[in-house]
Amino acid sequence: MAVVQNRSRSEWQDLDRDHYLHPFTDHKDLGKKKSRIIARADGVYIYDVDGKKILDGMSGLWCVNIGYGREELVSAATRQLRELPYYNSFFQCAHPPSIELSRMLVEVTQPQFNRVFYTGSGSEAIDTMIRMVRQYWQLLGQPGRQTIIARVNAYHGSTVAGASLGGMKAMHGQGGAPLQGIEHIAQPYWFGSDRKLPPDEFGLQVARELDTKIRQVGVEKVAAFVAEPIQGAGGVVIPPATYWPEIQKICDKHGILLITDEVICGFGRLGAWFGADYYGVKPDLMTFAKGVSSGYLPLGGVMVGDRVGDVLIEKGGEFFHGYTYSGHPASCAVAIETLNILKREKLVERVRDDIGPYLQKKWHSLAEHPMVGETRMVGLMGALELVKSKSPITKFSSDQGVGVICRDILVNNGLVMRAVGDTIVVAPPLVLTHAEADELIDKARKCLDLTLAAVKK
Ligand code: PXG
Repeated sequence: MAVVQNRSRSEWQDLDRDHYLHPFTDHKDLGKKKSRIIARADGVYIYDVDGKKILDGMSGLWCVNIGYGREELVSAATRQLRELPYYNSFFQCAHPPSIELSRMLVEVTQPQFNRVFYTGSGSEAIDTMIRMVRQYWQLLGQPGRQTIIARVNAYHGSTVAGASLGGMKAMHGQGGAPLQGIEHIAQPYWFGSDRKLPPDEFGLQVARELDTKIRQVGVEKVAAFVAEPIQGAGGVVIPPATYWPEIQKICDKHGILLITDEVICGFGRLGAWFGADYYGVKPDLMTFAKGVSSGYLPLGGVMVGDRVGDVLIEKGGEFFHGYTYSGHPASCAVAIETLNILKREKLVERVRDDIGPYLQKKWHSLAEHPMVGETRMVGLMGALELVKSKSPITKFSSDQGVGVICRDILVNNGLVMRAVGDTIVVAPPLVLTHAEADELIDKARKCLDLTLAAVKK
């Protein structure tokens, strides 16, 4: 029997409009348009309350990596809820699922990672990381090293610290962000540049902004550089190959901490366990969430490399930080089973060797469409750029809202992809089959035609 009673679509929509404040939503606008009520899901498909079937090209919100309807995860959560639904890990307590998951996370991460701090979400992981980084330098007797450098248009969550560290201008205008001691440098967004430099040179140039910023702020004041291996919410910005090696070099040269925010890239999305592995960089800390539990229950955390972990433990005393749900037993049980499935079904390898290359090839074929200025994809994380004309590349004016028009056409035709301005992004579950990939591309192509027709009108 369902936990929630049956109601009609319009009943749900009215109740929703009257009582439910949604994240990142203009409610006056939503009140007019009404919400799409998603009632159930299976595999890579979601179903709305009327039974309409939609291919989920976004894995929920970049998180349902092993697909919907996995009985193994349901069973892991149920068994754990029966055994021990909750206990904390404050006051010298722990429980088996959080300890076991820690062991497993250490096993799938680079050798410098031997410890993990749990949170309930990616935003909390970012807050934890910021406090940890500043505490690390404090303990080393360099309390002046407070500044954390991030990137324009980065997304690092929505708490005050997350919104501050992120580089989204609109978020900085609300709610007290940005905090002090945060600086932003440019993103390695070649298509968004004037495209006069070849991508590799552009990658180097943008990476070297980190060096310039460190010198401007003063090396003795800089604590860390933080970035998503590939920017997700900012529009799947894939850096040129030269970018990350140069960033690593600059961090090493100045001795500042390097942190990768793996909330989206982690757990196989790029065909490697983590984005840092894909780009061959060696972070000191990694923040994670989403894919660790495939979105079935909330969980996030920070992988703590020995450089920081040893100092926190040897010199630290008590770190006055933690959450009621740090290492929640049911979330950890679901994460353990998620990792088991990723390994057993070799999903990371599958993204690297099979479905990744398969979807990429088809995705790039969309570049032939008259409205597509660029396609890009690594693993199962991609984007295409909608343009007014292709030679020379001319963009639509932002008030035309072409990205949103396209997104709405997509979902009405049974495919979810996200619009970031006029960039359409895709990140389907890692279990996507070849036939489902074909369906995704066929629908995308058809919807590009419909968008072109709509825009011409
Ligand atoms: N870091 C990164 C890289 C993220 O993508 C967070 C931190 C924050 O995680 P939580 O669990 O607090 O949401 C994220 C979240 C979008 C979208 O529209 C992306 C995210 C969240 C909501 C919407 O693309 N990423």
